[in-house]
Amino acid sequence: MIPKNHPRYESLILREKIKKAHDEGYLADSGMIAHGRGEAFDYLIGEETIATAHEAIKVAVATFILAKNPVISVNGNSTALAIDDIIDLAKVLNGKIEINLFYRTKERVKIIKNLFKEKGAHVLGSDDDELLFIDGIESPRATASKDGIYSADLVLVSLEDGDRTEVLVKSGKKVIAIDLNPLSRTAQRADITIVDNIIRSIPLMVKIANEFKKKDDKYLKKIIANFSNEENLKKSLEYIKLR
Ligand code: PTJ
Repeated sequence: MIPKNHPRYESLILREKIKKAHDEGYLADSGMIAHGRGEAFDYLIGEETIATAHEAIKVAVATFILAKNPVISVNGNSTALAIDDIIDLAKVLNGKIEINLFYRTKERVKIIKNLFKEKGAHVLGSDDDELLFIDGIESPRATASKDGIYSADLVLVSLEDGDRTEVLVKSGKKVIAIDLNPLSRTAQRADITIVDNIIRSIPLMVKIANEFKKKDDKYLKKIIANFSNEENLKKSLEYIKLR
């Protein structure tokens, strides 16, 4: 039992969620380490959505609205921390949700699929779908459902390791990454990187999506026009350095 007045209450609650997901069998062992890495970077940005992330979120939402077949990729960690927000985001933005795991097992896929199903959300990427493989990815992350990631023009990824983002970008898809580490390969290779915790950025995306949905394409394109991911990442790093 974590006392509510504990100075690190929020952070400890997140750890509990991660631990519970591990006990329930859908969070990879390494998912705990990935979470710890995220905590460290979150500490460096002050555990709040910084201005550069806010800007990237606006650009991400505008790009999402203009996409034809946008897909939100989920794994063990993102499901454990943000399942409800992910479902809300998919609803408001008319996007699909697809399971994509680095440590893919039938059991983990089944549990994650059922968690979404219990909440009324359909997820792609399970073994019931027609699964194809994206060339150039050497891990089970290569799996992509035909109607989802395989044919998507935009993929939102979070808690990613390594090389998938690079391959997705090369294949012509737009990639939005939510990653607390501005130096990670995923963060560096994505088209739009949101350097923020998914527990803050996804609800904020939902809020902004509700606003932007009422705007016309011209307004959305103007938001996207002047954005440079490289510049934005640089500014995030400068912010960390200053702190
Ligand atoms: O796909 P699965 O479920 O089989 O699990 C794959 C994991 C998560 C184990 C795998 O992707 C992994 O090892 O990830 P990494 O290489 O540790 O990278 C995770 C990235 O996400 C790091 O850059 C972290 O800083 C970042 N991160 C961690 N927690 C959060 C986060 N970014 C945003 N919000 C978080 N809560």
